[in-house]
Amino acid sequence: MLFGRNQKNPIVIADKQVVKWTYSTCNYCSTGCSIEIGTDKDGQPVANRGVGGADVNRGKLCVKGIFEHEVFEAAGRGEKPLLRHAIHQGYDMVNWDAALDHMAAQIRRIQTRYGRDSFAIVSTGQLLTEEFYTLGKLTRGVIGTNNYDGNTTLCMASAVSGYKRSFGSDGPPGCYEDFEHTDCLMAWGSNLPEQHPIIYWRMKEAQEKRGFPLIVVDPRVTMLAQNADIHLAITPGTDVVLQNAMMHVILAEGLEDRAYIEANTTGFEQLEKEVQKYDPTTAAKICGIDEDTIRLVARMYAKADKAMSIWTMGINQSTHGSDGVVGINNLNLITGNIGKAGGTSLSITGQCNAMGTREWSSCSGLPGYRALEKTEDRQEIADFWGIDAEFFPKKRGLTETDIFPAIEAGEIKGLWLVATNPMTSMPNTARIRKTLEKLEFLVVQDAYVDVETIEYAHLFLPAAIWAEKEGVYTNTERRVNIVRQVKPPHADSKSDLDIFNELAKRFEQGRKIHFPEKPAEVFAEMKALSKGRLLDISGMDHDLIEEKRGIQWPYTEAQARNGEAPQTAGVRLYTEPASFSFADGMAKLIPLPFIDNNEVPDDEFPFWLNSGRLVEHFHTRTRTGKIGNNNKFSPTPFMEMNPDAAAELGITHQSYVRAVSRRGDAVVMVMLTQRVPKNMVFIPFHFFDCVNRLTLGLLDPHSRQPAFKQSAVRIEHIDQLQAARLNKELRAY
Ligand SMILES: Nc1nc2c(c(=O)[nH]1)N[C@H]1C(S)=C(S)[C@@H](COP(=O)(O)OP(=O)(O)OC[C@H]3O[C@@H](n4cnc5c(=O)[nH]c(N)nc54)[C@H](O)[C@@H]3O)O[C@H]1N2
Ligand SMILES: Nc1nc2c(c(=O)[nH]1)N[C@H]1C(S)=C(S)[C@@H](COP(=O)(O)OP(=O)(O)OC[C@H]3O[C@@H](n4cnc5c(=O)[nH]c(N)nc54)[C@H](O)[C@@H]3O)O[C@H]1N2
Ligand code: SF4
Ligand SMILES: [Mo]
Repeated sequence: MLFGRNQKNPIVIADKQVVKWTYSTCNYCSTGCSIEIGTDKDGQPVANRGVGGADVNRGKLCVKGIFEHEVFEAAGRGEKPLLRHAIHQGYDMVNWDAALDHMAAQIRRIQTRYGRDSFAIVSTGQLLTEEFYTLGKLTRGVIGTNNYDGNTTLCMASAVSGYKRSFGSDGPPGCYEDFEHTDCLMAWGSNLPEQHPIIYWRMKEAQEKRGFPLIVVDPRVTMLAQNADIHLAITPGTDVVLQNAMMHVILAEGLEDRAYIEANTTGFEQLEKEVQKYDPTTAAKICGIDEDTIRLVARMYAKADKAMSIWTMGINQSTHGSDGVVGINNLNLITGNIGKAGGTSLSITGQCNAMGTREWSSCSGLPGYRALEKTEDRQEIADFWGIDAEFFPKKRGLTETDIFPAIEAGEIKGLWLVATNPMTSMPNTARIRKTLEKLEFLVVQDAYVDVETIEYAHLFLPAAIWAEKEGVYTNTERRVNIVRQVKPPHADSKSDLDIFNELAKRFEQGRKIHFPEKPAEVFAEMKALSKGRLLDISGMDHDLIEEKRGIQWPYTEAQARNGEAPQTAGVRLYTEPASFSFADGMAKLIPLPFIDNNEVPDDEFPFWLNSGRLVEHFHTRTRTGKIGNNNKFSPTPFMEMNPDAAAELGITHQSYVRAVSRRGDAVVMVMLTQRVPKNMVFIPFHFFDCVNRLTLGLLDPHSRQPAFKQSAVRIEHIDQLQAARLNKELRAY
């Protein structure tokens, strides 16, 4: 006999008829959750579940991971290579040989006619590390263009640049286990509950046990800010001023860790001189945080036994992105909070394998954090691949954000995009369209054929996705975790690894270099190249990685040989004194003068335009836009607006408006919410022909990352019926 709710509304969980569970790692964000994919008797993926024994997620998944098995058969998968000789014509289906022969011929034609660097390559943070390494080998060792970069310039470039400036190398020093030890957590421009839900859960669980204070710096009242002890609604783009003012208070009140500074850093005097200019009274006027709160937060951070900072795009995507990262590092260095359990400066990464591309893709240098600028690094890799070191350029070429202007200027004539969709994700869409139109040859290599950038492509290569292939990702805390193959590539698509290998064979130098076909063999090359380096993975292999549910680097061959089992959590960098990557082992304290160079609101464009993400969607929605249980939460482009600002303009909830910037306009539905202040609107960037029609994207001078978070707009009324029709057309793209 059933009673109450049970009787009225029994919950029935559909039996998905799973006959096998295969271990894998989530393909969306950089949290790096271990996930099992359930396949039915026909081998079709029908379910996902979190892996209980995995330290990262301990059985949990977020709303994207739970429905991820639907990506394989989602609408719009690429099935066959497509070729056309001019844009705005129809495509012909071709076989792989014809597609790759044509591609190799076009690359050779363009390079012969206009020079080696006139063909550019832009990849992603979403391939497997073995694929990144192979693409790097193909680009640096065979095709030989120096104009090679990834979408990570839109994402992690400022973190990379800041880590290199402060510590001498990229590589986040902390890990998730730090939440269990910290006495004070500061989150800068990071909306953890929506963008890294499982890291948030780890943080929240640790906080509930030990009650450390959480300070959130974000101009918007995000879900994380709502959970904060102190929320600092900062004036956009001024985090460096707050950091300098906090250091001013710390030094003025003698709260710094002198012993740590002396034993581990250089540059203290210059830093001290600069921060003297940022007394809280002056700083408050620029960054919008009142002076008492600045003092309070500075004291809390410095007096905590162990204090840590995390940050994401609110810092990186600014004209002061790299400086903001250095500022966080400065704060942590002067308070002795690096390499300590609970005392760290931890960049929360973006894409599932943004770390893998930083480590192994050779985008900004050579594999294994090696630099093109160093003779011994060039020689080592040239010897390993069996080529002449003179083939390598002696310094890094253009970043993605400089490659596009070089196309505009006619210096670059051909472009190969691998797993990135700049038509939707780059700032100033109108300019991107004009730029892409100028290319003599554009290749789009993507898992989905409806990716918007295909509009300007000459060749489309259909790629296998996620667990249609095998290999590793590195997550935010340097954990290398494995994706196992559950099914063959969809239709006639190929894994990116196979595409790179097949293309290499079509070049003379590519036939001379060994390109292993199996992911485990590629991994063995990476292991060999990692020996003795900061990112040493020489003790790992694919099977051990699965057995341990991911292993944090470094884990060395010597450790494995000595029978030292890999730690499954809590591995940190720079734990020894003076162990930083500069020659003298010291970290650098760097003064950060603040120059206000953003586009700021004025009479004509009175609102700050902020942009970012939603929990249910991933980036340009090639995946989550087609998964019903994700898309249903926000199928329509919308804009958060403060009710008081809306009332002044006579704008009502859920009406359509036109947002206008100096670049263009976008039609969005208004969501009235106190999440944004009166002088700001927020538009998620997931929708095509939407917020990036408006953004300016000024570049950070060090990292060349665009300031996606700071532009100025005005809001206009429009005809509601016309807008609804336009919106329907857009949604049906
Ligand atoms: N659901 C979901 N998760 C994702 C992704 C996704 O698309 N969807 N993408 C992944 C990727 S690649 C990335 S890079 C991460 C991004 O993760 P986050 O950076 O956490 O996400 P965003 O929404 O881009 O931006 C975070 C916050 O920065 C704030 N901000 C804006 N301007 C400023 C400022 O001047 N100062 C400060 N302090 N804050 C500011 C914004 O108000 C916003 O709340 O998420 C990853 N996880
Ligand atoms: N206004 C604004 N713009 C932004 C941001 C913002 O906060 N605001 N954030 C920026 C950031 S941080 C990022 S990371 C970028 C992201 O920008 P993009 O890289 O353009 O975004 P994605 O939609 O992730 O594009 C990845 C593409 O790879 C495809 N793909 C997935 N898996 C595979 C595979 O295994 N092989 C191949 N070949 N293709 C595959 C997907 O279908 C998709 O088309 O956007 C940036 N743009
Ligand atoms: S938190 Fe990130 S890695 Fe984990 S399930 Fe969600 S999207 Fe995947
Ligand atoms: Mo990102």
